[in-house]
Amino acid sequence: MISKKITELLNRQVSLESESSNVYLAMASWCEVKGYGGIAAFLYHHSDEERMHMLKLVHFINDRGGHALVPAIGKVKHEYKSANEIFESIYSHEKKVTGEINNLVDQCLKEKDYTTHNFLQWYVSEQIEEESLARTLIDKLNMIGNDKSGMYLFDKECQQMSMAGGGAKK
Ligand code: OFO
Repeated sequence: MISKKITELLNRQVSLESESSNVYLAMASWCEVKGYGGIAAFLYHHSDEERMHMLKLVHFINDRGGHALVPAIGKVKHEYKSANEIFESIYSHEKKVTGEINNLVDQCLKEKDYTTHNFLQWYVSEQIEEESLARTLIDKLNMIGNDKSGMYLFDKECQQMSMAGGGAKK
């Protein structure tokens, strides 16, 4: 059985993962209409992964005697200036998610809730991958700058990553 405090924090995480899924979906849509088909495919896939992260939490909370709460859909940003802006936002969003996961892990240690602590280790490693992937893509985009053929290749690379499973662990 999980405590009230841990249930609350896990539900906050459910909400954050759901927000990630919506934000990435809106980014994918922007990329699709702007002609970045590969980046769009990557982000659609990423959005699905975030929903899976959310569902994993929902099942865990309910299995442990809590009640997972389905979050309301908040506002999302629909317009972006560039692919760079998208990946910079992803990076800062993922850093925020990592901070929340760390808070949860701290709380588990305080309460000696080793079961939830163990469950959260998957998210701890996932966040390392997500942050590192976002940083790698930002570095590439910075190298490409205004080079159109570089951007074309970047888009193709994102397409390949989405076909290979999204670039990060599922
Ligand atoms: Fe769920 O990893 Fe990103 O937000």
